[in-house]
Amino acid sequence: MAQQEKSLVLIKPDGVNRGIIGEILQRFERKGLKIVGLKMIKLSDEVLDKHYSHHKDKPFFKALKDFMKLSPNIALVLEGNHAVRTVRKMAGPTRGFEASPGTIRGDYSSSISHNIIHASEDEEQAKKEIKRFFSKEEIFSYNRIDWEVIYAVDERL
Ligand code: 3AN
Repeated sequence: MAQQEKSLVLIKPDGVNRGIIGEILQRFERKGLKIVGLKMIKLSDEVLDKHYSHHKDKPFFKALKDFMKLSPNIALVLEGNHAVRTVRKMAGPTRGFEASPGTIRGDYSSSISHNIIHASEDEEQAKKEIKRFFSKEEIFSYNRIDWEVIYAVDERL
């Protein structure tokens, strides 16, 4: 049975400054994921403290926050069957230099912290993160006209 999910992605300041916002969006669109939320956003200390709370005692925490504040980020919500897992796989592992070619980090990053995108880790995190970055009114519900060819009959809800 198909499982429709939403995932939260941030295109970080390295992705924004390197002029690859369009390329990243295109990868997700080509995969068949539906963009249901999209905006440019400046991240505050308050939001970053929450978003990276699992790293708050790490030596790189301040540098990570400074990097995330270097420029606006692009925040997006992607929807599709198994979207959380799919987007994580497309992102690749944290360390760009270890990420496989074909993944976003594997193709665009050679760094640990400057790794182009954030992608929700699991469904529970995705729900929290979507609420952190988007209001209800900023998430859209619509039919993509190619839905019927992206998914088989039994995969459509
Ligand atoms: P991921 O984004 O792959 O889920 P997390 O949640 O462990 O990885 O880390 C969040 C972010 O913190 C990473 N995307 C990366 O930018 C940064 N980060 C993680 N580990 C390190 C590290 N050892 N040194 C510097 N930055 C790091």
